Amino acid sequence: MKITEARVILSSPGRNFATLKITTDTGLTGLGDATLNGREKAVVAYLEEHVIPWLLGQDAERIEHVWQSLYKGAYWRRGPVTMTAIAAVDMALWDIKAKQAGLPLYQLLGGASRTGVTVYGHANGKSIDDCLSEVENYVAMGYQAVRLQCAIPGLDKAYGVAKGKLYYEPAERGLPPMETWSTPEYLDFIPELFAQARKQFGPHLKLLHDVHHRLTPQEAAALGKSLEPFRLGWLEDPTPADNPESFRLIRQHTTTPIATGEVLNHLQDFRVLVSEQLIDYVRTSVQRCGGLTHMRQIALFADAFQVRTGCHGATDLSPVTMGVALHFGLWVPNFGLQEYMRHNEETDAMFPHAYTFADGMLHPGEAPGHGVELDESMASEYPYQAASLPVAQLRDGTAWSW
Ligand code: CS2
Ligand code: MG
Repeated sequence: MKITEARVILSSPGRNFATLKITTDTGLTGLGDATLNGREKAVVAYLEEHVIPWLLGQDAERIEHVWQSLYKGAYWRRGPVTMTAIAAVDMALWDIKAKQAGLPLYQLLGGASRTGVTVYGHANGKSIDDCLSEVENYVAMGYQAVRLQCAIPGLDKAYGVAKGKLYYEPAERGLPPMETWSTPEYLDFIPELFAQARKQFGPHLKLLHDVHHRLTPQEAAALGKSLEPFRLGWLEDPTPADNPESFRLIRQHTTTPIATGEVLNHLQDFRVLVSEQLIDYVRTSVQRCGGLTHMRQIALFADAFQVRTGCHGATDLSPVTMGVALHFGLWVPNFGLQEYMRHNEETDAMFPHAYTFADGMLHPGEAPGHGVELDESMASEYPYQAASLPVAQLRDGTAWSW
């Protein structure tokens, strides 16, 4: 089965998405997600200039061979742009293979290991009360796990606090917006948020929090320790994972479970974190790390060390990624939790999908392939608009991790 056409469709139904569509000489088509938030066009150029010309004429059935050729053949390895581009191709080819077999993708992986994929929602608020009433809404919708983010008194903006409810989109049109960060205010405030949440929701609801790479290892260790009485499901990205060895210090000081890696894209990025059991959940996703082909490898490596998956599922990963992630999550032996930041209504309409939500779980559905399509005529009504993620600074102007 030869690849006869491959093209990228850019759209912006409230936020930007880059979607790769591959067509074969049998008429079968497959979709992959090539969105890299705030850097979309770098991946589009990588695909259009360097990947698609080679792809045309390749055998669509040789997914592993295509993956290895794109990875090894570039000479320049890893990195978010390369791995997102490879992921888009990989997702589209798995979609085609499963459609060819007439099976939902999870069946090709080895079938369902569970009845559904447990997801977590995002509660955020301008005050603790506001945030807790959001948690209540998620509980009422059936969620078993909720991430809590709250405005920090004294800071004008905080990561994870949305303008509206249900949808959180940090990228803004135009050049990067600035945000001020201050660690002391944050460290003083967060334990109080979780003390009140645990008191109100009892012992069983999974409560999560994303530090978003803002702390030093020592500060992260102190935060993890102060949150121990409230038994978090996980503390995410407590410190940047560029230096994996720095998680040793965090681990030595706290039993709060740690999740990291939504910005990592290769098994080697996780080798120290996983093999030394410095983390509990791997946050990379099928979209960030070269697709299902490489995600499988990372997950099975993690399984050997009792580290589970906790895949990234923010709104900047399109419904195509969500579809593939759910087939993966239904199968993967060491599934932990899946992020589910809901897309807006326009996005859901533009990407008709087979996945459904019930009782705190998503199910990928039984449609052949990954079950997500793209309404191209609708996409053409929402053209791409340049947008950027915020940049953080300390009060004295020092640039900080956002
Ligand atoms: C995140 C994201 O969902 C998460 O855990 O940290 O919101 C992240 O900020 C965005 O994906 C960046 O594009
Ligand atoms: Mg995160």
